[in-house]
Amino acid sequence: MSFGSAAQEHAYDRHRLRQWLTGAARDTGPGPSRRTVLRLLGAGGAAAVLGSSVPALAADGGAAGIVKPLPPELLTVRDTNAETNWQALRGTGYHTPVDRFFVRNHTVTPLLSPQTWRLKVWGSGLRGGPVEFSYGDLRALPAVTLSACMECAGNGRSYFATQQGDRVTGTPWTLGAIGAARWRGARLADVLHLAGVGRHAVDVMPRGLDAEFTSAGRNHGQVRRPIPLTKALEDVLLAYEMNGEPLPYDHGRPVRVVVPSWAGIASVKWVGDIEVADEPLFSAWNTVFYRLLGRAHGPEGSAPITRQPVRSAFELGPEAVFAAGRQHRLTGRSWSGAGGIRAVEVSTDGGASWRPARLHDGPRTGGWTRWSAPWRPETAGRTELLARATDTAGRTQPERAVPNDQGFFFDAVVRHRAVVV
Ligand SMILES: Nc1nc2c(c(=O)[nH]1)N[C@H]1C(S)=C(S)[C@@H](COP(=O)(O)O)O[C@H]1N2
Ligand SMILES: [Mo]
Repeated sequence: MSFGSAAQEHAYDRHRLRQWLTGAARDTGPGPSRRTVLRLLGAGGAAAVLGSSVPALAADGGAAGIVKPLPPELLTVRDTNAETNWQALRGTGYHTPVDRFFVRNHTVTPLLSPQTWRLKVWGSGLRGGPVEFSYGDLRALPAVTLSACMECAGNGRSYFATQQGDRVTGTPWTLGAIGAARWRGARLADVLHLAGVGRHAVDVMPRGLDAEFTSAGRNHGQVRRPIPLTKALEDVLLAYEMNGEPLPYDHGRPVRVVVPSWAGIASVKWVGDIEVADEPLFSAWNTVFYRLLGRAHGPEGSAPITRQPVRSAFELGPEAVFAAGRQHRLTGRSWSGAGGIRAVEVSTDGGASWRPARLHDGPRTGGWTRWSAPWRPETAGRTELLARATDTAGRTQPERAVPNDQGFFFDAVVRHRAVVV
């Protein structure tokens, strides 16, 4: 993916945001009014107003509305979500098995049947009326297989507080809100063309069939977020398989959107309809949520977030223990939404010295790279393990991430605590 297209996306989003703020675009469905957002974006009130709008840490590790089992050695429950334990990825190969793949649910997993499921494509951006597709219709289209990471924009959020002392709201993920899967499905482009997408269409907004999302007493409607038509026609899938099996309930059964390299929120699960519009579209998920708000981001905040940042994680549990005087093999993975991974450096002394890790995968756009580094600690005591990646677009993980009120895009090098005994 070139810088050119990322820059175009940015310009497009800026333009779209301005149109919306000036009233040139329509507000769609239940959700924040333009006035509410203007107020949110005003005088630094965002944190207070948004305080409780994103699910907080689960008090007890309860059932969470997720269908698949949540064994604590594989997954950590956080309210309606489940986070992958990184130590459970060690030795799993490139793709993440479904039994340990993270789940991010705004509400609860709906139980939908492929037999009764329909996809309705509609809106002012079509040449004709709405067009419906059955599961069989989708299966009959040319199938595409795509290996790509799915990652929450809020992955790593807890480190804003623990490593930088920043106050942010939202699910306190460590680094386990990511997985890589082999997705199989129909091209969204093929579906849009069959539905008669017109020359004036600009935005495409898939909507999920899960329950309406309410936060802070406000009903935002069903999860939906617009994708610019250019991206929708490029590499977006309507996936019905994950790792060679029919899509599991929690990951969007029977059909989900997969938007490679973008924040997970773009990849709407349980998709039931897609609005195609000849004007920019808005929902809570590209206005109030999933934008960078706060002091560092100006009065308007950032444009809606799209491409994921660069991050790295060790395949270790928290407070990992190592025997002194023995040879260990540290393993981990790095990834980026702006391209492949070019290099990874590792430090075992809290960042005082660095050495290159050995990469086990070539740079793969939309995917991750496994790496390893030998380590023979000699003296007992506490230390911090650090991994720092550089992607093919030239982005290197910084020492500090730029804070934002909702804690998205933590891309700084994480200091992973370890004990040598
Ligand atoms: N319909 C619907 N789609 C959704 C969500 C949701 O709650 N409802 N969560 C989104 C978010 S924030 C993320 S990070 C990804 C998570 O995908 P996964 O649960 O399959 O890992 O799904 C996205 N798609
Ligand atoms: Mo997410």
